[in-house]
Amino acid sequence: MQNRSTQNAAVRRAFLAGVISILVLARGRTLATDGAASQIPYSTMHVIAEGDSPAAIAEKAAKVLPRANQTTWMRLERTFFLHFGVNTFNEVEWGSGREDVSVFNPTALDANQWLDAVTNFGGKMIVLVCKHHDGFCYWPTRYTRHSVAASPWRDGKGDEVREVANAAKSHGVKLAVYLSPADLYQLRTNPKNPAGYYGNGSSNVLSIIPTAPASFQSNPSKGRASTPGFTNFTYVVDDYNRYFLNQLYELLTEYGPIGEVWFDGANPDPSVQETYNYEAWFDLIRHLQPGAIIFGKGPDGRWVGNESGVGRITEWSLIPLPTSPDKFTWPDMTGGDLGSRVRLTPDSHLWWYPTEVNTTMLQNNAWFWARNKHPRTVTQLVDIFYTSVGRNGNLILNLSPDKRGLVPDNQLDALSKAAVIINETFATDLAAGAKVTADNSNEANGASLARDGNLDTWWEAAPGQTNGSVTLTLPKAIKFDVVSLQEAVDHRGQRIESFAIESWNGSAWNNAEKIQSDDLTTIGHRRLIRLKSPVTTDQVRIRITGARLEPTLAELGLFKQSVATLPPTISDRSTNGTVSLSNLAGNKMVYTVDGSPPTVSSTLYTSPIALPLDRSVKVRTASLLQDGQLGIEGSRIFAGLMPVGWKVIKVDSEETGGADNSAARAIDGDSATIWHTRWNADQHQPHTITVDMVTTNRIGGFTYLPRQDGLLNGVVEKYCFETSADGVTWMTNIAAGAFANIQNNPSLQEVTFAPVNGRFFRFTSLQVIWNSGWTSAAEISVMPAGGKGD
Ligand code: FUL
Repeated sequence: MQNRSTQNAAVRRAFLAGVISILVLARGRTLATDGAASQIPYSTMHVIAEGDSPAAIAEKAAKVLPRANQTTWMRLERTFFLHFGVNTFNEVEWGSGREDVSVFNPTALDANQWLDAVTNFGGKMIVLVCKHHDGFCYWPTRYTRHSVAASPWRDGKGDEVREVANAAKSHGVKLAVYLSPADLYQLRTNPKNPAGYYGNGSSNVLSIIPTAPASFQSNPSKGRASTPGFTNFTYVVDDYNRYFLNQLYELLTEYGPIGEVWFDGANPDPSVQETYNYEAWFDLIRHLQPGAIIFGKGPDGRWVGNESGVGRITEWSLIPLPTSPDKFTWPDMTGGDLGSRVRLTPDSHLWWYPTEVNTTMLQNNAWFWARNKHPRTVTQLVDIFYTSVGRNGNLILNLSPDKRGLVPDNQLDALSKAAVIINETFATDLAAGAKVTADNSNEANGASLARDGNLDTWWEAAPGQTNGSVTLTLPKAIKFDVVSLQEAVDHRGQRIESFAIESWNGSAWNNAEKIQSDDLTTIGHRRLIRLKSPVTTDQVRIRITGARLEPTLAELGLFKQSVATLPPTISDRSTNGTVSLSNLAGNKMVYTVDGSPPTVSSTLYTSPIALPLDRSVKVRTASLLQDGQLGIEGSRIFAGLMPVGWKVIKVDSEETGGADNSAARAIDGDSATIWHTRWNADQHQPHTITVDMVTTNRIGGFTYLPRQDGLLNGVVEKYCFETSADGVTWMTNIAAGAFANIQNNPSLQEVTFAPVNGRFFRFTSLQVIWNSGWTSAAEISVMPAGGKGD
């Protein structure tokens, strides 16, 4: 195949033809929800026209299907990232492009050990960082000397990409590549590489890809031999884009099938400008690896909007684009609502754009290993599984090998404990043997198809119905606390907008109580709902209460979370300042209150723990398992003074409709609940909350605990803090303070000031993350003087 489309417009046409071919997959008459005859076909894109009725808009949205590469990809669910390189040796997150290549010298690099970790967790793909922002290349590219070839590792003969490709193949895992567009080594201002291509102002010239390295700049129309099985390509590009295309060509033709190409939007040094020719890059990828997902800044996979592993509760894969995909520039989509009906407006191009939830094994979203970085707890990892795979997204979890080139034991330990919990939970589908019935069905899509283990067959409501119930009648009563639901997205798109989970108690249907804030709205490829406590019943009903068109269920299952290793539950603080620990399995428990991780020899829990009243405390605890091992850690922060009897006497905005995010939640002593200003109004700063502590305290500071649910909406960056003895005369303790790095590290903030006597305090947010206008807080409290800092 030879591509002679040298003009951008021609490239765009090829891209259009190749990518956005509007596949009409099924024709024939269908019924719109209002009962009117409709001719809207299934397609990979629809455009909303001015004057389309609400029913026609909903039907168009319901009839956009994933493209073939996305179907394969969405079914992977658990995927991995791997960040390893010069940054590991320098113990930094971002390099400079000026590093000495001799630092890269792992003594024991073993890609099979990496892939063992991936498969142990059920990982189906590994996205390898082949070049990070610093520009160092982990394969012996022909186009720069700044690569493994110049390092001492394996005497300059190493090829990390090859070793990972081989290990991935033998582990049955797909290989994917991360190639950073930002490249500090190539930056034209890098004194280490004065001939750098990035932003060098070179003109766009006809270039054969792959280019002959010797005439890379002098005569780029001279190609080199193509990789066997592939042909060459022609684009009109500048030096850096030619460099990048050649590197893509090497990675996409020499290492076997590639499942995904990951483009990062980050750029550590925007002082030098380079225009990325995404059209040429995408065109090359489509031709070399048509099955690959182009992720981030591209048309196939969408960044969820945070690096904490938390997808939206309402997560639409069907996204309205403001323009046609070939003209769209794929900005990050970080808003809360990307695809509900109010977003489906005239001229929207409806496009399947599923989300990927990327996060790290290390705390605080750290990608590269360093001595002072610690792995996430097992509980966090299990939660991340539910908030990514369980919220209609693919999880991409990063491994961080250390300087030896091995994933360290503490990461492996947390990962394998999380894997045990997840695998044990999903090993037995308690719905097995159930009789499946529905209150209405399409003739060809009966209810039993929702329980046949096949995602390509499904239950579908009768023509014209947008509601429906599917009931599982079990041979005997079961106890479950997780529900798994999957729509037939590959055949019928994403349709369900609201549903309920109900259990039969012998005389009536009861709503199963889910864990907090997990609204039952969208489902998509997969939704996992955890219940607040296990339900015992012999009948379970999924009642779909709203859908864009006839709802479908491709699969549904019932599961019970593995309890043996679950973290102990830490109670609220009682009014005398004690907390109790408990666990479902009746195991013994150990704990710490000094911030250190619990070990088998930490204090054994025997009776309620008396916490110090005058400062913030983090209780960390774990069960002692039968085999002498430590179970999963649970932790809870008790911030500042205990808020006994405290009252919010004034607040300018609080959400009490969509959820209980009232201001009182900021002083309820419960770090799991939040105050949030109104979701759909008051999106401005500042916001102020005023609290009466009922008694006068000598105050030496305050605490702000940002929301702990992994989301960052409304998290405060800049604030004002005031106190008052009488609620009339106020003293400004801190006029304009800032919480440094709270976006990357949303943990408890403790701020001290000169001691004062006060009964009232007033906290004002002046600026929040992303300037979204909302304000949120898990807890706001004060620290007594004489404690920290006095
Ligand atoms: C970010 C980068 O800056 C990080 O270093 C990491 O590679 C992550 C996946 O994307 O934007």
